[in-house]
Amino acid sequence: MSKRKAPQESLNEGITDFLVELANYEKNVNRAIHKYNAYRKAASTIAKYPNKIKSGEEAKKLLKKITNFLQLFTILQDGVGAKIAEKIDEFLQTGKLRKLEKIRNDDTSSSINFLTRVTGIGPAAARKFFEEGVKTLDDLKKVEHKLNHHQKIGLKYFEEFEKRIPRAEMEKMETLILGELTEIDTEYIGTICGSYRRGAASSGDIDILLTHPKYTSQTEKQPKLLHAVVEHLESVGFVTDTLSKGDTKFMGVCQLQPSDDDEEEYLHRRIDIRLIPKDQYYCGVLYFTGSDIFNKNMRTHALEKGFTLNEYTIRPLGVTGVAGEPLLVDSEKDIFDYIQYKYREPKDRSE
Ligand code: DCP
Ligand code: MN
Ligand code: MG
Repeated sequence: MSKRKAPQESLNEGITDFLVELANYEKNVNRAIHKYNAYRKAASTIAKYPNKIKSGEEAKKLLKKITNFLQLFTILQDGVGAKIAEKIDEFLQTGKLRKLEKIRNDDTSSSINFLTRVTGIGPAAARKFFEEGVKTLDDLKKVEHKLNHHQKIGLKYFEEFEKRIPRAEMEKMETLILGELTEIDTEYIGTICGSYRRGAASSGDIDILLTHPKYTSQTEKQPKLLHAVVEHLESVGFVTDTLSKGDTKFMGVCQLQPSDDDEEEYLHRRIDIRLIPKDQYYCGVLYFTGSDIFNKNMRTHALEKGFTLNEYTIRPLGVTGVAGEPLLVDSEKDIFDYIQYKYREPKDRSE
């Protein structure tokens, strides 16, 4: 999971930028996740609009047209729909937004927003640090003894983790990781998911899904299948730090070693590795390919068709709304088929 999303380029960049900034404020400072979702949804819808928006009213119609009933309900429920239109008008007329100016100038908001950029510091921890007078990177360094292991690593690599990973470097890491997998056991199946799989020019982190034919939801847990990979990637000097390591999920840090024709050293990057039972692999691949907005839309569509979809399974919903047994899934396409959703290549899954 990466913290900073790539900026959206569009004709309406001014608008999408301020919507994303408001989204982050709602998530980090107010912990208002519905408002965060509504702003993100609005930003991504507007980013795709091929015309320059001239009024809030125009944007409102666009949001109504594209969002389906359930999402529209979420937006209206939070009263954000009409308010977003108002904000767009204010921005178009004055070139700025008073609410954002205030947020940017507010010590509490800007400090909390900043602190959450450190991996391991979420909105709650950020508020706690702020209340103890810890507001900046230097402040954090002074109270390092108060940070947990994850946060210490986040602080150590703060500048490096803020930088996005160019696609060429992602490709090198993919080759290395998949190559090393076969060194351990040729039966491993691995996929680099996240924004990379969607074809992004740069990524915030590396999201790897892993499975093995001998591991299914019917067998015992097999943490060794995950740990063997992590240990091997450590032994070849690729994985440099561990943030957390459980039975099915590893969160850590990695770095490519420079080859002879490389002029510079590579930066430390965030890497997540998840081990998934084979029968749940494609639901996992679908989920971790994202985008998060695409996932929400697809889950909503699934519900409308009478299915519940999550990162593990797709299950039919009975008349009483109780989920049945997981359906057999052998590819991403199977999931689309069950819910009669037109198949979309990863590159077309931004929303
Ligand atoms: N995901 C999701 N909902 C979340 C978090 C994640 O559906 N709240 C899924 C979709 C994401 C994927 O997990 O695409 C990986 O999460 P990342 O935060 O790493 O997002 P991306 O890889 O898409 O973007 P980035 O390039 O910033 O890493
Ligand atoms: Mn990730
Ligand atoms: Mg990612």
